[in-house]
Amino acid sequence: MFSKDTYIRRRQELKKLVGKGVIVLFGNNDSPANYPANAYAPMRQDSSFLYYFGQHRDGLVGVIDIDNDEEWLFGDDIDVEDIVWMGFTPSVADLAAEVGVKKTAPMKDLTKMVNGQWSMVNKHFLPPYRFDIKIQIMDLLGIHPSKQKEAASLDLIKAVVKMRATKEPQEIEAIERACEVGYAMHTTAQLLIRPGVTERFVAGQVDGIARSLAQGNSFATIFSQHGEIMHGNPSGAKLEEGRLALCDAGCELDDYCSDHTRTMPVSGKFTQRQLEIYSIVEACHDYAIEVAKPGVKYMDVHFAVCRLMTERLKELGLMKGDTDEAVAAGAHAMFLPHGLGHMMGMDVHDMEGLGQIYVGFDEETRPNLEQFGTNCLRMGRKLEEGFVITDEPGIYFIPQLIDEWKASGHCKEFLNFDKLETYKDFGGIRIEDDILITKDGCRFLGTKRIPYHPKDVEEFMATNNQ
Ligand SMILES: [Mn+2]
Repeated sequence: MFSKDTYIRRRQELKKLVGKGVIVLFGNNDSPANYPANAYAPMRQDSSFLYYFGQHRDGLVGVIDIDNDEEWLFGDDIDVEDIVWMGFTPSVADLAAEVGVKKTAPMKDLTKMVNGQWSMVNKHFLPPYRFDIKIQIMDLLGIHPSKQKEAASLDLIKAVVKMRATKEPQEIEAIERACEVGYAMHTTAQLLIRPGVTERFVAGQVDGIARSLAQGNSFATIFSQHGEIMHGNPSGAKLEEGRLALCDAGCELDDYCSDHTRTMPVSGKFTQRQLEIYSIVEACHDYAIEVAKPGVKYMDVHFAVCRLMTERLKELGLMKGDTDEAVAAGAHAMFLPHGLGHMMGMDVHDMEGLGQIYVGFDEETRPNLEQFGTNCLRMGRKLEEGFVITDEPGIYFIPQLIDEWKASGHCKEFLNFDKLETYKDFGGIRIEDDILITKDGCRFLGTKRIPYHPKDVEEFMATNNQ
């Protein structure tokens, strides 16, 4: 939690940006796993609620009445029976005071006030993503869940995105701390990887670090020898000599995330074929860091990376034809079916729930929703100082995609299907780091680099004396 002044200042600015009406920010509630009292833990507060109201407790709603310049925190105080199980929890009034909010009331009063003094006023809310909040909005505002996304306030969405997109120095410091834990998570994986160990074991150790040194994972850890599966869950399979293992994992610390990916040879040494593909991903990763700076569109960086990748895949005989035409046709998406990166902050895909179009794009840069691969771009807009984004190119060999494109002849003028056939057992490679856009360029977040240059990876893995 930051200082009281931080939250006061943020709400002031939000009021200015939204202009008029009443802003209702719903905090999250406990989320039951298999029965109400057995909830997923730790509880995850809504990030926008946290950004403006700072409190982690469940069952809270923050209201900003712009027209009357009043700020409210609604919630029910817990009673002594709850305290028996959960320990002492400050009153709602005390929680409000900690973040500079003067007015509080029990939850039942929110309904009264929404139907009373705020009945004729425009009520701004963000698109909900949890079912209980959808029911809460339906009860409170009478909007059916199926209509809530379109009824959400565009003015509020835009204001929140504008504020949360540019990270304050104290937010950057928090992300740096999360990245330190990310370093511990990934280097642990690098030291544990060896033939015979299960995917689940390595992933479990990685998760244990996130839970020991931070608040937990920022998303479900991806750890798999099937790196070509974008979100591959760790299985009970044993790591095999000669294969690659991809680890995409991050933590949340002080409410901010880290998100890194590394791909390692199970045996500790890359094969020649693996090195050839790895070095392309490495070059793409490093290229992005070289050119990302304020004023540059991340979509342009993405396509420059796609062209570089295409050039290099042509050298290997996996692609062919004119590079620009190949990228324009989307042929590169055979290998890279996702975008170069996304915003990161309190959410690992920062603010994705508010709508990618508002977060990753602007008036000038619109998404292409038609083309396979390009339609997955999360971030295309012009970069600004203070943005935190990921740089995560990858090359994947997805057998079913190869089969489908081969059968339909899709992009056949740019792809060498005979050669692709021989890569169906390859897997996938991704290298991902979190970067901060600075005044005139960008820099890595986190003080220590998780090894990613092939020589560094091999040397680091060799320090594991098993
Ligand atoms: Mn990522």
